[in-house]
Amino acid sequence: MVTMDLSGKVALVTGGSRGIGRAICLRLARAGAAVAVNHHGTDAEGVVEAIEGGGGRAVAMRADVARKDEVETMVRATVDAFGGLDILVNNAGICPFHNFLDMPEDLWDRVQAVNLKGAFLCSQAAARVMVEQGRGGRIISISSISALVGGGEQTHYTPTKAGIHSLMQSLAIVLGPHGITCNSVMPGTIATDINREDLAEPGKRAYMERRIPLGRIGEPDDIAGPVVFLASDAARYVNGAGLLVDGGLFVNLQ
Ligand code: NAD
Ligand code: RM4
Repeated sequence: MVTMDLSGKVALVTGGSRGIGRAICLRLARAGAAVAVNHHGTDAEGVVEAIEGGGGRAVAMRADVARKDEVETMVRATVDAFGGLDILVNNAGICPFHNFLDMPEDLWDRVQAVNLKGAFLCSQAAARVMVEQGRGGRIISISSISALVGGGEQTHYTPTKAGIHSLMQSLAIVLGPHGITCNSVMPGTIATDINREDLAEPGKRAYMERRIPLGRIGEPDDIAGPVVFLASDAARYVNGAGLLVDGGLFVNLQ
């Protein structure tokens, strides 16, 4: 029987302390997974408590995803805490809106390091564990509608989101033979801390709401369901795909 039950599975979610990552942690836990909640700069105690309060299992994992040593320690600690690793969600990401002509090189470098190199480091460390375990696995990366369209103040960011999707396509080939599926989820505009200031610009929120056929900006939980689906047995033959979750924004061109 096809099921979205994740009982007995272990998940690691990067940037799980708030926003989309937090919603993913809560939904994975509700589906039965034990969840390692990665955090950096903010703490994850609220998410861990919410999961444990609902009868689930969770542990906080501090690490900067751009640091190989910290990522490897985090993956080892997840395996030590829960006895394995079945699902990796590459969610951590930054988007410090900036114009192009005076984009500082170090800002470009940091966005690449967190968003794209972070997904590479976490995927490699997690895949090594999954291959060794020999029971398959799931790697799900939070790409973006920005993999498909540009953004005037996101010239450092959109290439990382296209790159993350491309990384999942290549990993689908490398890891498929091990029963590990690799896919990306491409959110449209979801109201979180990452775009709080951008959406507060005069007229911006109303403009986006008019552009989205479903009539509203997304909320973090709108992304969590598709991630649980991709993590589950129901998606066992989905590999190398990009799932756009944008309320219809992308197709609304005319
Ligand atoms: P957010 O700012 O609320 O969350 C980002 C998370 O990443 C935070 O938990 C933060 O602590 C974590 N993080 C940042 N740098 C990190 C690092 N070096 N190591 C570990 N964790 C780090 O924003 P969000 O909207 O929830 O973003 C989550 C993901 O969704 C990002 O990858 C973002 O690009 C993507 N996304 C967001 C939207 C949107 O409209 N909000 C749309 C498409 C894609
Ligand atoms: C997303 C997408 C959203 C934007 C965030 C910051 O990938 O571009 O529209 O608000 O990034």
